[in-house]
Amino acid sequence: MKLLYLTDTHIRGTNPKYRLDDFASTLRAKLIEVVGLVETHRVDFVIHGGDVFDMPSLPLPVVGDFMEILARIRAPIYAVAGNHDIYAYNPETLDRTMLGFLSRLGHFRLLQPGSPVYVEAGGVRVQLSGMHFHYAMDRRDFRMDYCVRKVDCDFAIHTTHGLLLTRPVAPEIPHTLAESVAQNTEADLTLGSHAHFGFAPVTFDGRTVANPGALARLSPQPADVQRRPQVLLIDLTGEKPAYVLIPLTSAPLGSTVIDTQQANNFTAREAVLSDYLKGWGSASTLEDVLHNLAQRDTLSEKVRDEAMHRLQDARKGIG
Ligand SMILES: [Mn+2]
Repeated sequence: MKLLYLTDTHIRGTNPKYRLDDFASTLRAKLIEVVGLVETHRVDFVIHGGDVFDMPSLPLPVVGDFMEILARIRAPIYAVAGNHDIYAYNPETLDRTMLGFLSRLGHFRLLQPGSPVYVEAGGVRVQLSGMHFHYAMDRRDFRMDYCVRKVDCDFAIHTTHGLLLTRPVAPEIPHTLAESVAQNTEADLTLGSHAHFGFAPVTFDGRTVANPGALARLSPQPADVQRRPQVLLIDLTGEKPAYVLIPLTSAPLGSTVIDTQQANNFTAREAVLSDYLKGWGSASTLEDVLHNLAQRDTLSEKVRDEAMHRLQDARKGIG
C-alpha cells in the first residue's frame, strides 16, 4: 500500500503576478512528473489537499490541457476542496465549481466531511477522511475539523485544507497547531495544505502531521523563491509507515521563475499591512478601525469626519 500526496496545484491558464515563466506550462511539466512518480513507485491511491484549481471556474481549454495529464493517473485521486476551489468559502457551492463537476465525472473522489471511506491494497486497510475549507476553519474548535476517530482499519489518514502550522507564523491570523492536532486525533497521519511553504513531517506519540507545501509557487516571498515543490510518498509496505518527500526535478529554480525585484516591494507592502493589522488591536467595528487609523496616521479631523459620514451613509443604505 502506497499513497502519494500533493496539494495546492492552483491550476490556471494565466500567469501569477510575480512569475517570469509560463506558469501553466511549468505546472503541466510538474504534473507530468507526478504521473511518472505514481507509475514508478506503484502508488495505489493519490490524495490532493485542495486548491486543485486557482479559482472555482476556469476556461474549458485550460481545464482540458491539465485534465489530459491527470487522467493518465490510473490510481483513484481523492481530494478535499480548498478555499480557491469554492465560492465564498462555502463548500456547499461545490456543485457549481470545476472541482465539483469533475468529481461528478469521476476524475476526483471528494472526501466528504464526516463520511470516511476505506481503501485496501497489499493487505492493508486504510481509512481516508477529509475536511474541505470553510468559513469557520481555524476559527472554531479545531477538533471539529482536524481530529477524527480511527475505526476498523490498519491506518487512518485525515486530509484538511486550513492553516495547519508547526508554529504560529502570524499570531493574529487564525491557525491550528500540528501538535494540538496530533494530541487530539486518532488519525495516524494528518495531511495539511493551504500553508504553501509546507513543513517537514512532525510526529507526536506516533501521530504524524505533514504538509509537503504547494506544488505551485504563487508568492514572491523568499520562502517560495528558495523552496523546491515536492510531493509526499506515504509507504505502508514496511513494518513502520515511511514518509518520503520527493522534490520535483521538473520544477525550475525559484530564482529563475519568480521576479525577486518585485518580491522586495511585496515584502515592504506586507510589513506595512501587518503594522496596520496590529494597529487595529481590539477594534470591533469599522468605525473603530477608522478611528484607530485616523489617530495613528494623524489624519485631519475633516478627512476623518468625512469618512465617518460616508460609512454611516453606507450603513443607512444597507438598513
Ligand atoms: Mn492554496
